[in-house]
Amino acid sequence: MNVLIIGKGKSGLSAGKLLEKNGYSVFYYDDREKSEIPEDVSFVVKSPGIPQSHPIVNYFREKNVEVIGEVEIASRYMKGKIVGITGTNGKSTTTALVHHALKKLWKGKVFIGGNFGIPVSDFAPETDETSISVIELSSYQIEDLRNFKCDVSTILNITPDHLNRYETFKEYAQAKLKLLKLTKQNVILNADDRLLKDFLKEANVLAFSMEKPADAFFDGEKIVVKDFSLPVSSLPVRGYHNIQNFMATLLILRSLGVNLHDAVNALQDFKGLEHRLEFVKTVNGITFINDSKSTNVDSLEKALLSFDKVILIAGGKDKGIDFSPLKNLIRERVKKAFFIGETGKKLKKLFSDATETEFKMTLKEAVLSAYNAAEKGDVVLFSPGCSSFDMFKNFEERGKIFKQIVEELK
Ligand code: UMA
Repeated sequence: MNVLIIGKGKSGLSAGKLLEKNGYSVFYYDDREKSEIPEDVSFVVKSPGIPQSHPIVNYFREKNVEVIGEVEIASRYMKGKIVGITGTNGKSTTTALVHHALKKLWKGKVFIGGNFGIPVSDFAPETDETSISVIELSSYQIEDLRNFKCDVSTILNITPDHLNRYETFKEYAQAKLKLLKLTKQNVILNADDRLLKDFLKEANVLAFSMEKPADAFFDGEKIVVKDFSLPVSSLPVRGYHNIQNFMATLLILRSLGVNLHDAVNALQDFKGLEHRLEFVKTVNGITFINDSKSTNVDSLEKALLSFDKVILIAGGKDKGIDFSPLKNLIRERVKKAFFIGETGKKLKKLFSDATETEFKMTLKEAVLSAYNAAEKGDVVLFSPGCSSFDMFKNFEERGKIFKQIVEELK
């Protein structure tokens, strides 16, 4: 049977390998190369980065050929339990936290992947009845799910992102909300989220909140989960958003039957992830923070809330998001801002009445200028608020280059 894979990136190649092993004849289509498309195709597997509106996707849909996502096809070869984690921000950290605890506490094999960087097809055939897979799901991946089911899932938050792919915020939110229907046991939701709070009454929902009593909540000092509590000063991760990620993690683990004291012990040596509010170095009293994973307004906002006296470096690919809600925060906390990339000139203009702003052609120029502008005690925060594809291969490359430039500072 012929199968066509659209997108010859990480997930496409991994799905192809899985299907070949299972007896299919695999063909690939990619805009970057000349592709041979067979006449009779049993089904099509679509990589997450391919938009639904892509002509090749439409061509096969019109021919009534089933088009499914990489995670969906992988899940058809999976056994054991599945934890699904989504949200505009915090999903990688929460995925890593849950995985870190389960690695120590789960009796069977433990896998991690999805949007996290490891295609689910890579490990699907290795799963068994006693294993558990912790999967970070992007809205792109959820769109293409059909029969896939999580045992436990969370939607951490839904704020504007990817508006170059979705026509409206509602359409983007719908993709994330689909996870509510694709979960067998508990769905864990953020009770403070403007959109998610409408779904708290659903039967299988557990909620966490920074503001009010919930299944897990922050009382100003401690995280409280029923009769269990934990001072936030003892968390292995810092920052407002990480309290939320930690509460979601505890509710996921509790839903899986893990004792919370064991969970907290297992998480004590968790180190934050690279490129997420990552401390790089202090040079002459100036602290450099790499937050290259910040690819939307919400993550830039969370980064700004974590520091005052900031020299900001931001900007990148234009996803059509409105940055003006950040004006007040920038006025309060940012002493000077340097903007780069496709959005650079637009952001320089937008924030010019909130702080001193400059446009720079390269990241290196921006870092050197930020260093010159900073005084002892300031934080040079690299939190782009935009994706990286205008100037870099991905956010990892962007963060590594930032760190390299900082390392070379005298
Ligand atoms: N391509 C086309 N036409 C298009 C778009 C892409 O032909 O219109 C081709 C490209 O030429 C390339 C291939 O498709 O050869 C890339 O496919 P892809 O964009 O789906 O990327 P993968 O390498 O398969 O990586 C994907 C995820 N990428 C995206 O969703 C954009 C990775 O998430 C994920 O880690 C990986 O699968 C494994 O599951 C990255 C990401 O940026 C981290 N995610 C977005 C985000 O977090 O904001 C959603």
